[in-house]
This record gives sequence, structure tokens and C-alpha cells, in this order.
Amino acid sequence: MEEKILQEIVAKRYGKSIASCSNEELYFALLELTKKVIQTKKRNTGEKKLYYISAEFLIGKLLSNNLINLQIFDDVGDILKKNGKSLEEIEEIEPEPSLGNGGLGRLAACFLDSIATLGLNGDGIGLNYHFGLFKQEFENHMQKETINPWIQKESWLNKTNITYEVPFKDFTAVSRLYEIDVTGYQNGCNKLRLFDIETIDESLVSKGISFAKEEIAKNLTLFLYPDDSDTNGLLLRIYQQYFMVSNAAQLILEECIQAGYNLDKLQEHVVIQINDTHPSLVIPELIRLLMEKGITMDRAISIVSKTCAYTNHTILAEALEKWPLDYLKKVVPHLLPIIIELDRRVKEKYQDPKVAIIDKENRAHMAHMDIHYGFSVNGVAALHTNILVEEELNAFYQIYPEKFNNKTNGITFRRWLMHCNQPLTRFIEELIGDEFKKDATRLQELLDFTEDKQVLNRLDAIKYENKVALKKYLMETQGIEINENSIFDIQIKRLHEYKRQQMNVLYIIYKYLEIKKGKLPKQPITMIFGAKAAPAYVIAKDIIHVILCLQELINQDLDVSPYLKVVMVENYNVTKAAKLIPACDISEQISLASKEASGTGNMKFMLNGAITLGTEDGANVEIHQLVGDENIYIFGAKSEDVINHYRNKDYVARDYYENDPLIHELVEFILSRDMLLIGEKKNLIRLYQELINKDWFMTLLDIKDYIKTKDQMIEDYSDREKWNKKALINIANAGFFSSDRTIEQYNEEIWKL
Ligand code: 26Q
Repeated sequence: MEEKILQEIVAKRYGKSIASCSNEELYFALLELTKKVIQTKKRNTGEKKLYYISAEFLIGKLLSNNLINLQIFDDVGDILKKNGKSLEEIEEIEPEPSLGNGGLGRLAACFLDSIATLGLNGDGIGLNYHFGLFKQEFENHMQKETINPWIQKESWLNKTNITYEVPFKDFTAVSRLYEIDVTGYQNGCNKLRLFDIETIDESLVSKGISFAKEEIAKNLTLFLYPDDSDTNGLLLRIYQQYFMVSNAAQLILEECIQAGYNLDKLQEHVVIQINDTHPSLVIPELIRLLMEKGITMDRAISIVSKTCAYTNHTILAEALEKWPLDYLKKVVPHLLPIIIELDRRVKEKYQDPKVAIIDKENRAHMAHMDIHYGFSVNGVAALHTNILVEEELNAFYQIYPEKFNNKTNGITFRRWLMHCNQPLTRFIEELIGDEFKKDATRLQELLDFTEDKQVLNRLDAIKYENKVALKKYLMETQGIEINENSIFDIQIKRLHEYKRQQMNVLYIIYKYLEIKKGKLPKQPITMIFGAKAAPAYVIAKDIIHVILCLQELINQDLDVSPYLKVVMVENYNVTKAAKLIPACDISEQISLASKEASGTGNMKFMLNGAITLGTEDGANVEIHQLVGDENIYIFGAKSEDVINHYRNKDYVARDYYENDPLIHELVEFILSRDMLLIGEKKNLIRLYQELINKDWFMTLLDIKDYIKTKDQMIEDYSDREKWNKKALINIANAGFFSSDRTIEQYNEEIWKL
């Protein structure tokens, strides 16, 4: 069936047969084919609709994802094979839409997949950034940023004729809505709705990713989260956020009016999920628009408060958005009276300055507005929600205990198992059938095989096959050779001090020095990193520099390189994650306890049979509970300890550095002759100073326990049967982390669609 359609498409487009098309031609033909098939699918509908508003949707490439969900992946693969083509190679042609920074954006993408799969009536709303997260290149052991375009003449985007006017102080922007179909696995479709402005001027970009920030009409949707380190950047963020939510609010109201709903009962037909504080201005904007339609302010506030729900993704104070009123006045003066009134009502009832919307410095706290004027506040893992309730947001919890709830994150198994790890998927099917694809908890049935040597050997063989595939990929893309018989230890995530890539760096130094002294590990180890650092985040970039220097140093060292190898993958993104995760043995989840809200990479690794090396942080806590002490390696200070250190201000990095000879030696190595020969003195010194004088995320507190635990892990790896059993137990217990489960909980407890 598909074969005939594909033949027709290529004949019409290129006047050729499938076999004589290039991969590029076939990619566009498959795009057309997939869009055709989507047209035949039903749209999810209902009396009530979810609008998931998010500044980021890190959807990644969509071709395979859609083919899988439409259940034509295998057929299309076979047709191509028959014609001497490979879907995997064709996929390489597809540009990746990197419309997110990391976890929060990828979560939104997984959620869209699950919402559609569960047949729920819900769309995503966001912005159509022309350039996704910057493309990372390495030059002289440093990160260099360049633009990352993804929109082509033909793409997944469908242009609509929906446009709105968005009023700013100095001009009115005219928007245009684009849509991407979201296919559910064996179910109906929804949409990702991305707003754009037609006056964008891509030629505004000069060197790297710098651009003229003043001409808002020309740059509003040019970039995802531009640099916010200067005033113009910050203002642009407010422009973007208001543009996003004003369009969203207008679209929502228009859809309700078209459906004939009474706006007075908006909450019966609409629920808005506010993904972190980035879309928070939707609250005053909806109130404003309802008032324009003749509804009183009291009523409007009451309606909106029953319609909006807020998800918190962080407890890092610096990531919580507070907008100076002066800035808001420059961009959206018409929202000011509403925000001031919302604040006045709060202050009238509650005198505690901690719960005010507008603080003494005249800044509006977005999260505070969300909590007062939304009906639900959720954290993203059990530990995270507890910390919100007991610490960070306790003053709010005292007022509104009923609003607080937890929704432990999840991942879509369609992408993070079925697509990225086909050998493992097929093997699981052989063992327990394919019900796990719709009901992930069925993976538990794998526990019947924990003593089955044949099964454990097959698991080992699949891991090996995936390692060989990664080896080939790294050779092709970066010209780097790795040893498929070594332990693959992987840390892939945004570069941030709290995630502690620098602690992993100290371990590498430790291992390097050990090997130099003749203490060889039982197995060779390959340490793989993938991470982008925010362009203005100086220390994060210094950490990348150190990793790249170590990569070179060790590579050149003939004593050490047979046993230890460091690889920093360039331009880490969703596509690369899908190639790295199935090949991993050790999953590095080593954030300072209490700082990682959840983590979702940890879940992807577990599902693919890697063993977690982690702190009791975020969802690691829940992984630990599910697999038990035997099947995870936990180390480091607990979150209560960490919170106490901050409270008592009693952590002094320098004490560890001065009093512990090993720690001293490892930190000193950063400024060793060998490192200075390869790297830049300025960058190395800065990181060194940071570690001994500040170390805000307590690397030196946990480093010894980390080294001990990781060494134990490497030791244990040699008992292959025991290790493979751990891997199987991890896979079997990963079902809880399906985003289908997460979305069912959102729906049952918050959305009620
Ligand atoms: C805020 C203000 C100014 C500029 C930028 C920002 C900003 C941008 C992006 C703040 C936060 C983000 C992204 C946060 C994020 O990705 N958080 C992650 O969310 C995941 C999904 O819930 C969790 O698993 C991770 O633990 C959390 O770090």
C-alpha cells in the first residue's frame, strides 16, 4: 500500500523510481507520504481541551517518530530496503528542530506524544523559533556557537491562515500560526501550534549567534532563549513570552467562542498547563482579554484561577523569573494595572512578604502569581515536590495545601526504546510479547528471566551491538576511535555546575594518575560527555575546556590511552542522545542532592539497560526505590545534609582542598604543566579558583565517595552475569517512567479531560 503511494510521489516529484532517488529526494518524499497518512487519522476531540503552553518543545527529528506512531515504520523500512535504501541513512538528512535547551523542553515533547497516544484532547502552544539552540563546535578546546537553522521550504510545519494582533507598547505585532501534527501511537492526532511573526529578518545575525537585539519586529522569534545576560536580552525575553501567551490566549478564546461555549464557564472547557514560569503572563493577559469581552475583573480573575495550572521545574533561585516592573512597563504597559491589582489582593490578605507578587525592589515574581492565581502547583519528582512543600514554597503551602501535588516525570517509550533501540525492543517482544508498548508496566514480566543465563547473554550481546554502532557513528562524525570492549560511562545533559560534570572531571584525573602509577583498571573505560554550555555561562565553558584538554592529554599518552579514553561529543542534541543511550553501561546522574528537580536522562538510560551511578536526587530516588540497593550505585550527601549546609553556611571547599591530600592532588592537576601545555591558562585558573574558593555545588564534599563508588562499579562490571542481571532488573522496572503514566496522572488529578 505505502509502496504504491511512495512510488507515485517520487514519480510525480522527480520522475524517478524509488531505487534511483537520492536520500535527500527520498526524505522529502517520505515527508509528503507521512503527512498524507496523518490526514487520514482522526483528531482527538472532547468537551474540554488542554493547552500545554511552553517556551520550549524539544521535539527532535520527527520522521521515524511519526512512522512508528502511524504503525508504518517497519513497512516503510522494508520498502526502502527492497530498493537498496536505508531509513537510517535517510533520517540523517532531516534537520533536527532543537526548539529547547534540555530537560524541560524534551519533557514537553514526550508529553505531546503521550497526550496524543492516550487519545486526549490537547495541543501544545509555543513559538516558531527560526534558529533552535545554537550549534556547538569545538575550536582550540573551546565551545564555539553558530546558528542552528531547521526550517526548510518543505518541513513538518503547516502554515495556517490564523493570525492575531499582539499589542506591545511601541508597536503591534501581527502573528502567524504554524502547526505540526502530533501523532499518537495507534491513536488520534493533536497539534503543536507555533506562533511566528512575518517580519523576521534572518540577516540580522552577524558573527556566530550575535544579532541586533533592538529591532524587535525583526528578531522576535529569531532565536530560542537568546542570551539574557544584558538588558536587551532580558527585554527580548519579555517580548517573546508576551507574544507567546497573548497569541495563546486569543487562540483559546476564539476556539471557545467558535464552539459556542460560555466564557463565564471557561474552566469547564479549557485547562492551561503553564510549563515553568515562562508562560506565566498568560494569567494577566487572559484576565485582560476576558475584561475586554465585558466580564468584570472579579469574575475574570475567578475564571482564570480555575483554568490555569503551574508546573515548577527548578529550585535554583536564579532560574525563577522575576521581572522588574520598569521592564514590563517598557514592553507591556497594559498588563501592569492587572499585575498590580493581583498583587494588591494578595497583600490585602497575606502580610508575609515572601508570598507577595511584587517585592520591595519592584519586581514581579512569576511563580508567585501562578500559585495565587492557578488551581494546581506541581513538582516533577517526589523529592522535588517535597522540597517545594517543605522548604522553597512552604509559605504558599501553608496557605494552599490543596493546590500542591507531585507528577513524577516520564519519557515516551516510542522514541526512547522502540526507535532508539530496535534490537532490544525486538528481544523484549520475543520474551513477553508487545503489550508493553501500550502498557509499560508489563515490562515487569521480564523479571521472570533474571536467572536465565541465555537471556542475560542476549542482553549482553545487544549492548555490544549498540556499542559497535556508536563506535561507527563517532568515527564517521568526529573521526574518533573508541574501544567497543571498554566500559561506556556516559554523562549527557546541559552543562551546569549543579550537575557536576566537574566532579566527573576530577575522577578522570584520578584515574589518569592511578594508571600512570601502574594501577590499571580491570576493564578499559571510555568516558563520554555531551553538553552545551549557555553562551554567557563562563564557568560552564571552562569545564568544557578542561574536558577537551583532558581528552587530548590522555589520547596522546600511550601509557594511559589503552585503559582510559575521554570523548566529548560535539553538538549534543536529541539525535545524538538516541545513539548514545542504548550503548551505555554506566549512567552518570551525579547532581548535588536537592538540585536536580527530576532528571529524565536517568530514566532513558535505565530503560536501555544502563546502571545508574547517582546521588539521592530528583527521580534517582524513585529509581533507587524501584530497583533496590543491589541494582543502582548511590553515593554522596543526602538532600537534608545539603540543605543544612546551605542554611548553616558551613561548607568550606578550601578545607577539603587543604586537608585531604588526594583532593589536593586532583585539583592541583588542573594547573599542572601538562594541562597548561594544552589549554588556556586563564580558563584553567578560573576553574581551579572556583573549586577551592567557592564550589557552590559542593563537588569536593562528594568527590571521595564518588571515586569509591565508581571504582566499585568498574570492579563489579567484570562479573558479567551479575551485571547483566542488574541491567535486566533496571529495564523491567522502568515502566513507571513511561510518560503515558505521567500524563494519566496529570489528567486524573489536574486536567480532568
Ligand atoms: C530562566 C530565566 C532566564 C533565562 C532562562 C531561564 C530558563 C531557561 C530554561 C530557566 C530554566 C530553563 C530550563 C529548565 C529545565 O530544563 N529544567 C529541567 O526540567 C526537567 C523536566 O522537568 C527536569 O527533569 C530537570 O531536573 C530540570 O533541570
